[in-house]
Amino acid sequence: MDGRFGDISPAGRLAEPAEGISPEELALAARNHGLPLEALRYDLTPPGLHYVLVHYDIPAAREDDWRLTVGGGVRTPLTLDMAALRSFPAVTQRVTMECAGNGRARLTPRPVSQPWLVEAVGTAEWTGVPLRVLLAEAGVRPAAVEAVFRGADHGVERGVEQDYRWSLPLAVAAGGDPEVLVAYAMNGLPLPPQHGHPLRLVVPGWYGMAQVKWLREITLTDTPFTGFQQTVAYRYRQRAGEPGEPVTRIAPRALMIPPGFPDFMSRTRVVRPGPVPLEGRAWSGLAPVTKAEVSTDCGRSWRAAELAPPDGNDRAWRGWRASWTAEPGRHVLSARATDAEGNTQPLAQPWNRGGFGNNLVQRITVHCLPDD
Ligand SMILES: Nc1nc2c(c(=O)[nH]1)N[C@H]1C(S)=C(S)[C@@H](COP(=O)(O)O)O[C@H]1N2
Ligand SMILES: [Mo]
Repeated sequence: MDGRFGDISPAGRLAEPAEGISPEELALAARNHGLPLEALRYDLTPPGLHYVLVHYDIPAAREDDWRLTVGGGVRTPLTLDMAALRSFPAVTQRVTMECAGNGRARLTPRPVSQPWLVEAVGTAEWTGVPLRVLLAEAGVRPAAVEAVFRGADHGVERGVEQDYRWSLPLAVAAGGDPEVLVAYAMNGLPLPPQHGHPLRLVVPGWYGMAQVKWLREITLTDTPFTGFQQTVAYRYRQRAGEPGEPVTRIAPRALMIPPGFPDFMSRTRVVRPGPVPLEGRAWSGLAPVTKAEVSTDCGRSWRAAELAPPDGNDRAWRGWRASWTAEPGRHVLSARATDAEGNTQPLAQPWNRGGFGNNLVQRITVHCLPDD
């Protein structure tokens, strides 16, 4: 970090105990929007409803003159235009993406940053070239250990001026199961500007920060990348200054479509007494989801929801449903997911300084009207 940016680029901090959301957090929240929870009803999120997160600005980017380079530790450096990328056999994958900061604003104390509640998620069908194929084309040299991805967007963060960059270990980048994609289409159409037009990385099962948008450079390196996002920003830390653990794959989460209808201002749900269908989605980037459960008593008791069959791909959410008979009064509804490795969601907040991976169970307050 250097002093050239004065005090315009603040260090990470925690909100004071009684501190509300600041104008800076509001500005981020107004740019970076979440999935309206009723849109959990769609198997594939319509692109305008998929969550969006952009650290800096959406860069000016046009298909016509876009070039992707593959260089560094390779035998044959590549420069590919969009036509060249489209000439490789295309692969389409359904992938649930979630921001690592999802749940941050529900933490106490609250890390000051993009204040997501639970809605930083979406599922799309991404089409592109498997990264594995491009790496084979370039011929990765044996000494390479990581692939570093650079986006076209530029900014300053905690005093560090940078292009947005992220790296993957070579085993993940070239692994092929599931495919890491260099994607040019979302739900069958060219990528929208906010989702990386014309080219982005899609890393199934990983939190959003790995899915580099406006992708223009891939560099193979012989040592692990030590860029800002990797070594400073996205770490699980209890204390400032400690190295912490890297943020990688998506922890399990289930979300419920809020039942009934909302109050405009409080967003409290209103239902009538009697049967109320409950439904939602469940996902995990660690292992396939094997169980979704619901609670209608503040998380004291849980029962299994019925899971929809997987669509042949472990990296996309699964639908679930359950039934509930609402009685007049106030209720708190929750859902939780468990995966094949036994990972599940906590009832107490998993706190860390960056506010990453907070998969604390969702709580929906419901007001059931009196009997007519
Ligand atoms: N180039 C670039 N790629 C990026 C980002 C960014 O700011 N710049 N944000 C990352 C983060 S933190 C997330 S959560 C996802 C969000 O992807 P989406 O907006 O398509 O949902 O993009 C990732 N890729
Ligand atoms: Mo993110």
